[in-house]
Amino acid sequence: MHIATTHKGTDFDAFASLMAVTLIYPETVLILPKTVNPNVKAFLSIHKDVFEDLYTSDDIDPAKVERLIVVDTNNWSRLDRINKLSSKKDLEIFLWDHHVNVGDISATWKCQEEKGATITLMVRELKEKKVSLTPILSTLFFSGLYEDTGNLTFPSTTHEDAYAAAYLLENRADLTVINSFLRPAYGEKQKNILFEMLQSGSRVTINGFNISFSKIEIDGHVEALSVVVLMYRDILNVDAAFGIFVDKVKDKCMVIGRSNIDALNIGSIMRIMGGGGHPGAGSAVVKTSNPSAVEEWIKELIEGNQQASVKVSDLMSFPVLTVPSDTPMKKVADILRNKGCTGLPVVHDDKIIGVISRRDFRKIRSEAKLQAPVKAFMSTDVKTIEPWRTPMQAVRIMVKHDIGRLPVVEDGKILGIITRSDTMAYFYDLLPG
Ligand SMILES: [Mn+2]
Repeated sequence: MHIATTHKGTDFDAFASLMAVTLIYPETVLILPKTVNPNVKAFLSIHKDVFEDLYTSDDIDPAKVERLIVVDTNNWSRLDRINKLSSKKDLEIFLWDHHVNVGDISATWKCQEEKGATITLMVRELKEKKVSLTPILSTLFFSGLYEDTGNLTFPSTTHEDAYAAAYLLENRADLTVINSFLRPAYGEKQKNILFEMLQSGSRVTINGFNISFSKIEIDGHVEALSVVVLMYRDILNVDAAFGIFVDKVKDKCMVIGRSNIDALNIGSIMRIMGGGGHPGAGSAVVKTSNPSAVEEWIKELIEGNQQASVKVSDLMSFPVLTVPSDTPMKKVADILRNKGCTGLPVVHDDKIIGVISRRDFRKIRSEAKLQAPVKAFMSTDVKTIEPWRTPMQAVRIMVKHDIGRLPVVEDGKILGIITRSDTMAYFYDLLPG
């Protein structure tokens, strides 16, 4: 048996490198430490169906392990409860790491070079071997690269990291997805600007949208302003927020918009203003030092905005296969198998009362229990969503509760179902080409 693992508190570089192992060494069992960092956790939660073959150290028998592949660390103490392997004789150890001169793992074979990220070394290998990458994997690898190199700005960044970045973009890594999972730089300067924005902001309602504007003066270029506007929007909990940053010296205004709802497409507003962006975020530079004129212009554009909105009801599947609450588990198992689905809503008198998934069958230890009704095993804590909500709202609920599908419900009745893959298909289809 060949296994691969990485360090505890798994970050994107570590997780990306672990996933890359399966492309370089097929048939390797991946051991994910129990502690992963919050960004990776959110990523995993929404991509669960893609990265389902992950195990913990409890799942393996050390006696059967012939090869151990370690990525992104060179320390036994940083691995999650597999220290017993350190004393095992005849164990082949392969090491992929960008930290040099540290650690106590003596590898049989290693690729250990000082680079900005471990994934850089692995991408180089994948490129040489001409292994094809899916957009999702490229996106994950890019996240690891960006996180460990601070978007290629840390001094540890090498030219090879930049080559790897280019290669991943060539393989359709999605920067929009990456930006939403990596927490970008937020320092003292940004904090002060946010504080000033909160003090000077105004709120209006246009076409039923709650929108906030904040106009402030800045001198020179400030990093990560879009993050500040995002935080400003989050704190005020409005549908959309605009920061209008006046640069008196250069006689221009930098506009940054953030929207929380698909119905208000920032990208299309910004394109009219000479900038660009996507539905959730965008920016433009306007040649004027009068921020009020810019605010008026945005208001006019929103008033006339005919942007079609994408709702949960546009993405959901229907009709929905459901099972009555008195269906025996045996029959539920047959349906799941025959229809190839991982879970089903349970109904009583047309109303949804629970959800049964493949995982629930783990509770069943005896054949006799298979005759029991589904209501005894279903989970009753059902999360649902209304049809008029946005795909992003669906994603938030799925991430928060770590679930893969949401029944779409109106007045207690199921209209359809939206799954993790539906939302993923939607977000990845936003990619041009
Ligand atoms: Mn790393």
